[in-house]
Amino acid sequence: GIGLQYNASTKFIDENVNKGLGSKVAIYYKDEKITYKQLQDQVNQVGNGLKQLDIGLESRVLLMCYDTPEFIASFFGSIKIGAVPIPVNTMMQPADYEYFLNNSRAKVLIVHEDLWAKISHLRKRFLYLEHIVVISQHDNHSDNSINYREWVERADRELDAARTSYDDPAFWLFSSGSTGNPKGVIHLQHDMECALNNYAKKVLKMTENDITFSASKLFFAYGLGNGMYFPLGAGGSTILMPERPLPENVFEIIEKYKPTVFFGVPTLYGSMINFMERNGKTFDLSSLRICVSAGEALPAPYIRKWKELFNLDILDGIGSTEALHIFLSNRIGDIRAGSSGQVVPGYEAKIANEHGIPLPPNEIGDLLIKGDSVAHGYWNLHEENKRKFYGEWLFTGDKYYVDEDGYYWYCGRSDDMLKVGGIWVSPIEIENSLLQHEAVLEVAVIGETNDHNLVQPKAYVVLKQGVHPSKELEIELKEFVKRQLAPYKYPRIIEFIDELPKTATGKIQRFKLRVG
Ligand code: 3SK
Repeated sequence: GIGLQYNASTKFIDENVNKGLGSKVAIYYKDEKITYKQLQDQVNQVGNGLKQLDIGLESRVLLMCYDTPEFIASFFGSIKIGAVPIPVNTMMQPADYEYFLNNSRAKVLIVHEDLWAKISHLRKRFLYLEHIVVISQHDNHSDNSINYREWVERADRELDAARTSYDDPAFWLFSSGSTGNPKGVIHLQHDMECALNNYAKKVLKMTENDITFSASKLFFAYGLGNGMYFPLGAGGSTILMPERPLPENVFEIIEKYKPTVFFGVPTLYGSMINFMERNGKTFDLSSLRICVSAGEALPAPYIRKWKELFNLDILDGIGSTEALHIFLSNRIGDIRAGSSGQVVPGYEAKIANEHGIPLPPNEIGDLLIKGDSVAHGYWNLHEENKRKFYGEWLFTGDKYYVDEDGYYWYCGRSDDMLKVGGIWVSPIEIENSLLQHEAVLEVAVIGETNDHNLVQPKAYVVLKQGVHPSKELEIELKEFVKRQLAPYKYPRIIEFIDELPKTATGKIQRFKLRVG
């Protein structure tokens, strides 16, 4: 049979309307307040709009969208008809989008106007793309694209969910690796409900009374839960901010909309603390009952300082795109600063040696996780799947130890990947970018930990003969990378050296640079 009939869009959207929450605000966006009924209408209209384009079960729909109501309507509208939305990072380069579109074979792209302007010249290279729906204030028919607003307005507001099952694919997220291309992580219809019931409800104690604000964007697995399916799944409300999460924007949003739960990453908490101290200003965060951090280990001094400034706790946790959301977390009223906390209910954790044998407390090993929100697997990557998904266990790639009290302490990555501002960055990608500069002969990138224990990409650069190190060249190289890659990937520190440590066969030994 096809298994238990289940559609995540019904669960997260329709059930709220059926429960009588139709007139409640689901989304605060700029000056708009979008109720659950209005959101349901928009979701149904996107679903019907897609059906009219002949899109149905299992077709992929790429979302290149800022945090706006259109993101949420497109996400759940796709899922409702059994199509598979794939939100992607809005800060990437044209070649990255070409890869996302061709790798996923998406037939539809729903995209904000300015993002489409960056890639429309590559249209002929998008091999499987049939329809482009542009979110724009203007009419934009010159390139055969469809105007989102007109498309939605024309479509019917009634839509029955497709007969999907609990285990049907629901959506993908791209996860970046240390080598090779980003991997399409396939999540199933039941995965969001699992993360909601375990982390959001049992750890964050989220209810209908909560209003969330996530500074981390919806296209990240972290932001997708924080700013979309947690508040909607709890029958609460979300605040969307499409702009970059700078401290001043974030403080302004919290004061204006008065959320109860705030989600950030360590670098943002650090810059918010800095901003306050530099400007000698105070902000009213009294609407918040709890703050959350993930992405990388939260420095203990930030937890203390935040408490001192706002009398608020920050709950640190760790999750992954493959696990969908947080599986280790500190608890409200039970925080061990500097640790990732304890296992989230509904998940199991194991710390193992290289043979998969569990290790006793206080011994560092590989962290493996079991839980129902763990992805089905990677798209089209047979070998990677074997290495990452061990039966019921997910190999996280993180080194951890657990203390006698069951708190987990992060010790670093199992491979060379860097986590910068909560986002995975591949050192190889930065190296490849720098190598294209005419002055660069060789380069190796590692993560350097600053005074606050936060990781910054550092490039060791060997210059070509006749080129001399200078401050100007250092700035030029940083700008060069920023122009080629998503700007958050640029090396914050550049050190010029005469040669790189290498093995006899010529492989760069990054670990030697890491120990300094
Ligand atoms: O990086 C994390 O800790 C994280 C948390 C929640 C969801 C996804 C990720 C990658």
